[in-house]
Amino acid sequence: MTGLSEFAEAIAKGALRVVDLTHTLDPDFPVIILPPEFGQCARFRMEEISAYDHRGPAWKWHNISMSEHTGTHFDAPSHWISGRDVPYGSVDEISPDRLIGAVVVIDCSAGAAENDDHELTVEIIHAWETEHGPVPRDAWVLMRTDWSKRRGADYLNMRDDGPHSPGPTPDAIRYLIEERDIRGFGTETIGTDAGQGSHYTPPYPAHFYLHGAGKFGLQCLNNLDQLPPTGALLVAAPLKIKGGTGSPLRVLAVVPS
Ligand code: 23J
Ligand code: MN
Repeated sequence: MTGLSEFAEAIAKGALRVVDLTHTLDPDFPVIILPPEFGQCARFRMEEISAYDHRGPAWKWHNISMSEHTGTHFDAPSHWISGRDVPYGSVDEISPDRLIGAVVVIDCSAGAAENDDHELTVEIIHAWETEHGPVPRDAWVLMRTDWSKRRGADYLNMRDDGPHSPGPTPDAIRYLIEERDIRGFGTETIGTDAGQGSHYTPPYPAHFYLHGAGKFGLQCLNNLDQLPPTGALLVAAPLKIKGGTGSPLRVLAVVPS
């Protein structure tokens, strides 16, 4: 056999735990705010069509709308100019086998608690690898900051000079791509880049390098404190939007109990 019946049984018996890495889609959940000269991301909206009433006596349903980049969401290569010509670069074109894979977690929560602009550096990745071994090829790498525990204005953390939230340095992202050939990079913050990521060279280096190399992004993740550093499996399957640059989605991790 393939082990799949054992896998299903392990989940049913609780030997494997399924952790939901998704925030609830809610009109109050913050969206990224870009400088005013740019187009803006729409919040989640829900409108009642009927609720067991004269509009539909036996059924309740809603119309919903949002951006591709609202809430817990997936970034495809075509989201960034560096990835505009990447083959199979939009969400509808990604091969389904790339939507399930290994995941490792780098815990940056202590640094992020001390400094809103805390950076994931190559040195921090090296220290992680000394403890846990090399980041596996084709794995998702998630940056834990505990930012998902923040609520309201503290999440974007907007100041006069723009948003302040942790993120990777350009060198750290290049290391993960060029030396480790990761599948994608995910964060608990509003972007894969730091709040001040527009000030790096290039601007928004995580978006620029990841998507230029055909890698994926995950943002606004939840519950990363419930994941082990290595050994979990990630399921991240965006909606099949024709030509879509990203999508809200349910992100699940399967972890040993
Ligand atoms: C557009 C422009 C800049 C950024 C973003 C979107 C995101 O973070 C996103 O949701 O992909 S930084
Ligand atoms: Mn995005």
